[in-house]
Amino acid sequence: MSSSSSPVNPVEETFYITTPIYYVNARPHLGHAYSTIVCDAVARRKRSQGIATWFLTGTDEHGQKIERSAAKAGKTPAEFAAAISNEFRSLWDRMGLTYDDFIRTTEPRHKQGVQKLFAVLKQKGFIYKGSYTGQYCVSDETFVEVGPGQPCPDCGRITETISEENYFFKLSAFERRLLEHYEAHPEFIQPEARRNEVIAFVRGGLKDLSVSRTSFSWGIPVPGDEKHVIYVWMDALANYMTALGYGSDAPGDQEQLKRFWPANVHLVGKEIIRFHCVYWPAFLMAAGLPVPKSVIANGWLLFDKSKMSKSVGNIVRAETVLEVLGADALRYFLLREISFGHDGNFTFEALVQRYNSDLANGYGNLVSRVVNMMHKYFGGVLPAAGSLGTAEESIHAQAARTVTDFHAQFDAMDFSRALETLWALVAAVDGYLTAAAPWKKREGVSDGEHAAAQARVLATAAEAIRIITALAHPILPESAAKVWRQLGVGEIEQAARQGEFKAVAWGGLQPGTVFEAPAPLFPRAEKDAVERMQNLENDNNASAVNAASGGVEKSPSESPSLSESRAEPSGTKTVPIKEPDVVPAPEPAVVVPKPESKDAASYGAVAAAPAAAAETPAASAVEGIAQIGIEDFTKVELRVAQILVAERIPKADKLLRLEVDLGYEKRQILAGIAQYYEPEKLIGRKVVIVANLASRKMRGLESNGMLLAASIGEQGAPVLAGFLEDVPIGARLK
Ligand code: ME8
Repeated sequence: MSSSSSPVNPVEETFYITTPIYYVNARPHLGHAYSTIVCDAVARRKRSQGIATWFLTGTDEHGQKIERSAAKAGKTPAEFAAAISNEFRSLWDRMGLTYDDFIRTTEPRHKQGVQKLFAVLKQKGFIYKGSYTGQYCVSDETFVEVGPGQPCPDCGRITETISEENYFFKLSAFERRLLEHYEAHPEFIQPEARRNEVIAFVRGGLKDLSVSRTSFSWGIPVPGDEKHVIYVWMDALANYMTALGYGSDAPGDQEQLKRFWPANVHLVGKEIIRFHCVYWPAFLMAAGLPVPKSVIANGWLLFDKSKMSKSVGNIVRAETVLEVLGADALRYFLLREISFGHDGNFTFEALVQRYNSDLANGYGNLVSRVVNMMHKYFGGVLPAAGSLGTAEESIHAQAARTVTDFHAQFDAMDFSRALETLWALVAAVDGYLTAAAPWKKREGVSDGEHAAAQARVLATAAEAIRIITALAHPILPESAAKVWRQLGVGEIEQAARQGEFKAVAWGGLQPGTVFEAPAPLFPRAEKDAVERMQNLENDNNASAVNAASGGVEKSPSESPSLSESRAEPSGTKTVPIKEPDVVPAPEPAVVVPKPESKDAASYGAVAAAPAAAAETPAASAVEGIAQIGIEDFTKVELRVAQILVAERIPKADKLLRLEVDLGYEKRQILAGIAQYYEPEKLIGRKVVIVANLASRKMRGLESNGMLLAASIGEQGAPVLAGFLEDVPIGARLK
């Protein structure tokens, strides 16, 4: 509702909410869906309150990781980015998400805005050219504060000494202003834990930030100095303004920017809070632009106890849930089950249980009972409730309290409590209906009295359902639309758009309203629902592995880890802010039994066939070794790698630290072969590695893969696998 022309209320109330823009180096999963669903629910609710709302999402398409992923898939970065971006967008459409704009950072409108921001910052004296020499972690693409030759404090890989001529942003000049801003606007960073984390980071001191790179070209060129590309985070963060027309001269675009900037909410995952609460406001302050009103962090969706992420390789796709239970079930589950701001577990079992208890047996069943009885006893035409008794008064009172509490809880982003409150009303109405039993004629009651009781009970229950549905609409849009039609009050989207839910109050259903025929809302999920979803995921994983060599789907090892996922070419102090709360402890992809005689740690990351198996020609016949199908084998990515660096690790007499070259990337592997191989002799040797084994930490160092070796004799001495012919590095073993 625009009130800009109204003299009474000249200031239009607007609301602008954004999701992070998602990287296009892997397909969308439930983690991305979660943040986007939260924004969608909030946007729907704001619109239904008559507030002019703008909801932005999109994809983050530049940077070295994407350039590399594209090269690996044999595509140009532009083709590669377009394909994945399209997947995100199609999925959001399939889920019925009501974004108003979808920005891609490869669009000209974005490029021109980012270049303008860079130019403004430079012109105002906040960007200068300088050179920097420091320890660079190639894997994380970040400078870190360690001495030469020391490992990266985040990932444990050895750093390199690098000198680069770069453009720098005077981040150090904003330390005080940022702290003052956090102080004056406690709502700027939410929740509290994230706020404390950011404040501590800034108090620790800010150094100037390198905002250009010359070592790759897939990015937005620095205006006037095109051999540099603009730092990917500066590029990405600017999307929130370029999407509104920042950088454009078109008059309409300026209106949009004026109308919606600053954003009310940047909703982000907690691992990227620093970029949004330190760098982004500093860029904006420097450019003389208003900063967003709040940055709100969602916690992580965990699966198998680790953050659901492409690098851990434990993702679940939204499509799987959509196919079996539908979009509303997913929305309800994520908002009800996870206490917003905290990490929360996703399991298929919990999803099905919630679906059955709250949706199929709860709300769905209540609606079906009432609509059916309305048809049975009143020909589908709502009667007047007549005089009310204490039971009805009690439902009225609870409904009124529910409206107030739900509003407050939803607006505080406490979706779980808001839904708990609302479902308490569902249960109360259900109980009321059961106690009143309008289908039962009591003894000694006349037909007229019975009909009046039926009218009172059904009209009360139907009105309560209307209230529940109006409130639930932002979370269950599809089902709420069906219920609205069944109640005979038309299209809920229209009602919402017209701001009808600004004040939800008792008495919206008018006697005489004609109900539509009952229609199923949430068919009960059968016992096999969990299995069906698991099978869909397994099938998808198997086909993803097959596609990994040529397609866009990525095996876990090809995907950047949390800390790898964003280049941070800065001279700043790095904080391991992207480290999960929950340390992933994934099982190795290949389950190779270890020899009984060896303690597990002594092997480190060497896959050794068991002694018995190695010495027995028909290894598969050895008892206890399960047969596997080809689909299991194809899940394992075996590749030829060349050892570049091999060295002992202080105080770890069994482990060697290796750096291996796979052709398309270099990585660190820790191998338990120190007692059998001299490190110097390994350099240059070609070995076979399990390339898609989830990374794990040993002795504080990360190991990304596993060497294949035969295990010989009682001690299980490892003998590294190799080839008689010369084989190119990176070649896959099939
Ligand atoms: O970080 N649980 O993109 P990204 C909850 N391009 N939320 C999750 C999640 C999980 N397991 N996994 C992903 C980037 N998310 C940058 C952002 S913004 C200017 C640039 C959600 O593809 C969550 O919102 O790695 C997280 O911050 C985002 O996806 C990361 O997406």
